[in-house]
Amino acid sequence: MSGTIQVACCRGCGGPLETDLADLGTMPLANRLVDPADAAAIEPAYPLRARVCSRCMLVQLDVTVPPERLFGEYVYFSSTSKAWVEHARHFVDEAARRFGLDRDSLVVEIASNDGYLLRHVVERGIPALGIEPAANVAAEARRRGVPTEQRFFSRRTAEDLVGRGLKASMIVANNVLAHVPGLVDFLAGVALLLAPEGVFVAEFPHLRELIAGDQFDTIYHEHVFYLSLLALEPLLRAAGLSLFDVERLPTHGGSLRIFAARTDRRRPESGRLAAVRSLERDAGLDRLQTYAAFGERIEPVRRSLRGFLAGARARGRGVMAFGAAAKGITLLNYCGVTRRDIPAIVDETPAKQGKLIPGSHIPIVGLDQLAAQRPDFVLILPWNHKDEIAAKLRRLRGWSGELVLPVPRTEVLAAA
Ligand code: DWN
Ligand code: ZN
Repeated sequence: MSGTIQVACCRGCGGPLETDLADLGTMPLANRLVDPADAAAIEPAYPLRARVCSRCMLVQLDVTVPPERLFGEYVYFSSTSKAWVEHARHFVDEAARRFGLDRDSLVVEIASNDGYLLRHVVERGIPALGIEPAANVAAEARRRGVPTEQRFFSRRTAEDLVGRGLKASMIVANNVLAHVPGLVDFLAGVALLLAPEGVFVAEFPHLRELIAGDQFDTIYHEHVFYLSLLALEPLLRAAGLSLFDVERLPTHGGSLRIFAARTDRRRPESGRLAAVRSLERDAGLDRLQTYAAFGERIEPVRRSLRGFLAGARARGRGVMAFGAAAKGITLLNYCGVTRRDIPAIVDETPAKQGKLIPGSHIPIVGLDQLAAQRPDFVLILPWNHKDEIAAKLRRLRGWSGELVLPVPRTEVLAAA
């Protein structure tokens, strides 16, 4: 496949990739939405297979698509979720207090998206710099008053920034570590850009929750890695970074927020690190058979969704979906869901409306279509935002159907 890179050895330690966590076959790029005018064109599709390293347990796709093709223009705007913006504001307040961030500090966010987090740093009068590769999204951040450079982050980027006299008091990297094929080089750049007393804070979906919650729909080409502390810690150490704290978060299906410092300025470890390490051992993340067994947990999710849709159709009940999330598009395509099952997906992201999802070409429409089409059921594809979305839809005038979640099994939500 043009431009893709296939590896037979682990990107972290060079170990063998012999065990599948999941093989989802050949899939289109989840966020490569289709313009209706191009609907007849052949869509690029690539193998989507997550494998685990037999040596370091790092889970990774063995075929990756060039980041430029995934993130050159991007359709995911973090600020669409108010809850996510609030989550970011709360973090900035806490971090500013804990690490004494002030006018003499510099906060750098890598993959800063539309300024959803750095806007709160700027509001506190703390110098901020966003590094964001997607031109359209970076432009939105600048419109919000967030200084943003449109580029990918790497060791070279760090050398350039340090060469300009910049050193970061805090580097934030939320939901980006999983997206970077060159993770070892990326982390070396973090260590280089950090000021001596600087801290590196990163959030990522926790592999333990993916396995425990049958969250196979979070496996898509943007996510090169599926991270555990067990596999990530050696990569941090190799880059000259040492963990000193970790938080478990409910976001994106269950995430970790790690805190690291330069190893030459290491800080005492919090007890929370030992707790997460033992949590991962209890979940069997140090044993290959844990990963090998995950594949058989995918079919029940698929069967459950197809059964629900067939039942609704047999009873003449209409179904629409809400949230053209990358995970939702992966789920629908893998489960063979067509426009016959779901005639439209509602999404509030302007850049997504009017487009078709790749593969099944289900159209993405605005919120007004819920009251217009009055479906009996709305399937919430970004189940990770279920509370925010359920509250919003229950307040919606002109629609009073039932809400449905597809993962880990398709279930109709009880009325509020
Ligand atoms: O890692 C990633 C995560 C953090 O975000 C990226 N690879 C891309 C993205 O993944 P995703 O698309 O699965 O993320 P979400 O946040 O689950 O997507 C939510 C979708 O739902 C977006 O298209 C926005 C939409 N939405 C909406 O229209 N109204 C979401 C909410 C909460 C709403 O109220
Ligand atoms: Zn490895």
